[in-house]
Amino acid sequence: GKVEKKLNQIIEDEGAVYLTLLDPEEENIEEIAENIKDYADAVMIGGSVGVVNLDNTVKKVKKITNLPIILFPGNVDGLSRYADAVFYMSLMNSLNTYWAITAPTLGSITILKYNLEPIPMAYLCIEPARKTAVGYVGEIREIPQNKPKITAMYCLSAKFFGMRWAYLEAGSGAEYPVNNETISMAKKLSDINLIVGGGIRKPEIAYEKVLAGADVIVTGNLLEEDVKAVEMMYDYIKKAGREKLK
Ligand code: 1GP
Repeated sequence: GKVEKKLNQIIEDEGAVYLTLLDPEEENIEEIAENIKDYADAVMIGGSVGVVNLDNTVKKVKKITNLPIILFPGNVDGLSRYADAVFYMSLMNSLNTYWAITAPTLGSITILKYNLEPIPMAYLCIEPARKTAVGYVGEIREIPQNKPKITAMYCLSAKFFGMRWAYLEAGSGAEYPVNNETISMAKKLSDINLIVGGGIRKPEIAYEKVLAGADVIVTGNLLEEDVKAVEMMYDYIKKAGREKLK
């Protein structure tokens, strides 16, 4: 797949990827797309609740940026034929098999017909995700942060299942992000491509996460601040990436 190849190439060349997550229902989508176009490697579009106007949102973002658009579906309605790729994700630590396997199965045929590139990913909801939208909607059995080995084992399991990416999610707007110990143990044990997001608000924090072993950093809420915040985030992530490559 083209998009996955591009992400891997950036990891190889620059040490880290920065993805920005847009809410499909965001009102000033054009302004946000304008702000991020020079400071993101790709755009993720999706979320746990609400996907009205997804096609329009994707088209608007496409018009403004040349960045690849990766869908981040919260359910089977989170798909648009106008995007480039989709994180084909299983919420592995949900109590409900719907989120782990039924939803992706029901979406698979649409993904094929829309000609979207599926990027296989384990979606792991880690403390404090229970207190965020994904925790409620995804009926999760939250993985505690003081048991990093559990997260690491899920990542290894994902790799053995043939998935190439694992997303350590603390939840959008989380009070605090996934800790460094969890990230580094997951990376060391599984060596899967690691995406880390949820509650990352400061560039210094993103920097630490990359050095701990994150290959990709995702921020969502930060976009509602100003363009400077996004630019700083991008710079720190790339700086950490370069250091990691040394
Ligand atoms: C949510 O990890 C992402 O899926 C982003 O979280 O909105 O807290 O940056 P934030």
